[in-house]
Amino acid sequence: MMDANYLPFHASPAVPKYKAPAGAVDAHCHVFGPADKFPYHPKRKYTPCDASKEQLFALRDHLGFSRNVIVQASCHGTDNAALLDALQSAGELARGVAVVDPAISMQELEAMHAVGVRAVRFNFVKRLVDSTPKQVFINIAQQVKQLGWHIVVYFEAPDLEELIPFLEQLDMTIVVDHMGRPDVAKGVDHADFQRFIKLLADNDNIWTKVSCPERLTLQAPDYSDVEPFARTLVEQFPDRVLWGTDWPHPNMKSHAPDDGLLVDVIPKIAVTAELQQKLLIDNPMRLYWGE
Ligand code: 0GY
Repeated sequence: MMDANYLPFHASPAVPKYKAPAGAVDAHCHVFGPADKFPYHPKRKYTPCDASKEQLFALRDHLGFSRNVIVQASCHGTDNAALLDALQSAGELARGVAVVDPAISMQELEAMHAVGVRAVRFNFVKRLVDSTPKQVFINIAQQVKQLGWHIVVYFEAPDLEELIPFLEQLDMTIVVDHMGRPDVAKGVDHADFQRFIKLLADNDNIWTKVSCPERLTLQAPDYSDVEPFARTLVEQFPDRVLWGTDWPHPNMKSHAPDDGLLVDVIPKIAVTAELQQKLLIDNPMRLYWGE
């Protein structure tokens, strides 16, 4: 059963005013359960509201998007069954990011590749996962590199400094979730966000998702305080940014975001048609579909 304080996703999101270009990719979203078919992991830190593949695909169509990148979330641990099932149903319309056990075999990884997994996620957010030794992640990275996969990392801004040597040691494409979770009260010019910008400036293999204004804002549901962070990244690194809804928005406390309003943030952070084309189509298609 869903946690007592868990906020279910928005039941009837608006039709966005912003019309995404044909072929747009939602590059960060999840499927949760349904628990009777795909039980949550025994060591999970939260129990979400079920959010099925059918609901995800209906939202994709409602928002005027074409494709999804589905990311394994911590509530399913290293059991990727719900993710793989969704990828199988979606065919060419979805790709996946898995979370794997260090003991996984090449054969299992190849089977995941066949249904569309193209990356593994390393989660450093302490409220979501127990800590994993860096060497374990390095070994997994070396294994998935053989398949041409990349790494997705999730951490919060105060943890970046300590993580830089680890990140710079992985000589493969790395995608940082949610802009490295800046504290937006500090502003774009603060040393913390400037450290993140420098990481991308110094390492052209590091990308980021300009996602999650709903988690980062201090004035929900007005996301304007987050826009300068995302716009800065889109303009400085136009070929290394991705965008995603983060549906079904696990662990939101302030509000259940309206996904239609999240789509309407896109033209404020990618202010030209050219930047939108890169953010929503060219970049995710290159990274996840090899085009
Ligand atoms: C997100 C954010 C969160 C959760 C997870 O793996 C997860 O459980 O990523 C969060 O709580 O911030 O990207 O879905």
